[in-house]
Amino acid sequence: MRSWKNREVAGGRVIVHLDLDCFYAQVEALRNPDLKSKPFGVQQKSLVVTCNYEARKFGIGKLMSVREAKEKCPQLVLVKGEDLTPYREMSYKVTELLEEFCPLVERLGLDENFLDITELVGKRLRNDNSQIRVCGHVYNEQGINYRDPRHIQLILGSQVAQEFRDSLKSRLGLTGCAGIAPSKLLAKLVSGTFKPDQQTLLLPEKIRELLRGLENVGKVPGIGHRTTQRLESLGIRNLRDLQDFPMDLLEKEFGSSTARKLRNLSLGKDNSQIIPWRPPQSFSDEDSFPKCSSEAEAKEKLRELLPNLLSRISKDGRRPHTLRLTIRRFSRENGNRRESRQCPIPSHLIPKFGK
Ligand code: DCP
Ligand code: MG
Repeated sequence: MRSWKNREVAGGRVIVHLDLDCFYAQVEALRNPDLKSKPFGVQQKSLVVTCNYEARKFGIGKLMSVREAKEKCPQLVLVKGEDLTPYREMSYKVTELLEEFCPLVERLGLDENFLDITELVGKRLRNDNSQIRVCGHVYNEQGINYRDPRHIQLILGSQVAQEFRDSLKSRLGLTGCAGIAPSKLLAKLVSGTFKPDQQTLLLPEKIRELLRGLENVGKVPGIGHRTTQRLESLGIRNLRDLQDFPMDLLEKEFGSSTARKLRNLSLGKDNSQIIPWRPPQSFSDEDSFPKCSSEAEAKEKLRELLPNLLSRISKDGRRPHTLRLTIRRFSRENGNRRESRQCPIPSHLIPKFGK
């Protein structure tokens, strides 16, 4: 731990990538704490989509067949995980909690979030003259230069990431891994270095090493399955190959814009911004009807509108709490007159929503 007096603020960004540990399994263990001490997996059809770390000790991996998993660990407990509702609900709680700290949160899938904490770190640099220390691991144990403002900025980022993880644990009972780095790409690549329930800070001097250590280009976020296949057909397997591959040949295969993007990814250059995610606050559907004047006709029209609305609510996963009905009456004298009524959705109906 060092006291820190140099208030110079470095120019780069501080990005955190947070990935929850064995996500579906953690949610299941919160619903049924008896599971916690046992090796267990979450089953969808004939696959174990994920399992707790107790089960991973037996060599069970994500997306393994139930048959193989049972062979590896006959006492494995299996929990049905086809209904995604509890996972979605927890996923939104996580994002909402993170948004309390920082507005720049981007969701990726159900259990990952990126945060741009540059501002937050900047404020601490300006206001807080307290001791600073790295929280968690530093990638490849790189030594810290306490006179380098960029190091200081990223170290403060590691403290903030630790606070996120502490809050997730104390308030939601969840553990996860974090990567702290200058870009989304690098934060995601470094976050799983130590698992579970740990975090890793990547300092600029080790970026090249991290990238060169990736054995497969397909591991890079932004390089999908088909691109990986095309790269492999050119003899490019890892990022070292991609960094060294002649640019003109890469352009010939992919066109200049994609080639440049690939080359930049291979060098760890990623300026992509956090795209904050906001769920819609309401779902609605409407239509106009030339003839609808009796209650029976109105009910019939509502029945026609509802399936689409319900399917969108179901996909969203959250449970709606209020129902509002608006009608517009056509009148030659007054034009369209709107009238609305709303009421809470009765609690016994709520479980029927949100899948
Ligand atoms: N998942 C799924 N099907 C896939 C991949 C994932 O159903 N093909 C689900 C199960 C996971 C969750 O998504 O719990 C998150 O995926 P991760 O890859 O982050 O895996 P975990 O969080 O389970 O494990 P880890 O601790 O390795 O992050
Ligand atoms: Mg995860």
